[in-house]
Amino acid sequence: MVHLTAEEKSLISSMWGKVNVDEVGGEALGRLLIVYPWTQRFFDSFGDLSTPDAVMSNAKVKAHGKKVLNSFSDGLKNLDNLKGTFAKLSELHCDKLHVDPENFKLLGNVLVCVLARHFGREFTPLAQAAYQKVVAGVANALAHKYH
Ligand code: HEG
Repeated sequence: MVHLTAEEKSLISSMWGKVNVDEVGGEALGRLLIVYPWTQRFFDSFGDLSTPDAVMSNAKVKAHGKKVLNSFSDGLKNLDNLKGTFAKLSELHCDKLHVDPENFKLLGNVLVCVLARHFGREFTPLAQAAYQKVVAGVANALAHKYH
């Protein structure tokens, strides 16, 4: 459960409307794989991840990033019920994919950096604070079913 003020909620949705979700997803996942290279272990089947350029131009990284960020987008439409929204995915990441939930926090923080780069000065401290709350809430929800 994340608590957002009315102002934060409206900032989140108005700014998200300007985000190219398909593109930003690949950029965030790519940067995650570069900045925290140990996260590459989950993506053995993705082919060449040997250099930053290879990662950022990798079609499988782009496609998977798009999938992940579209799912994150669903969360934004359900801010009052993140745990319910991500319950099935939490089980999947725990039981089948064995993804350490710490990685959800890392990806959330990378996403905030990518948004900052895209929005520039429009990404005000208030907007950043609102997004930090959301990515923390999503990471929390995705970790909720871990046992
Ligand atoms: Mg995960 C699959 C969402 C972070 C590793 N992730 C998926 C799928 C979705 C998703 C929707 C497809 C599920 C399906 O096939 O039914 N992931 C998702 C979200 C977030 C996230 C919303 C965080 C915001 N994932 C995440 C992170 C890692 C990871 C941080 C690892 C560092 N995800 C992962 C892997 C798969 C998925 C390895 C399976 C990929 C495949 O084999 O296709």
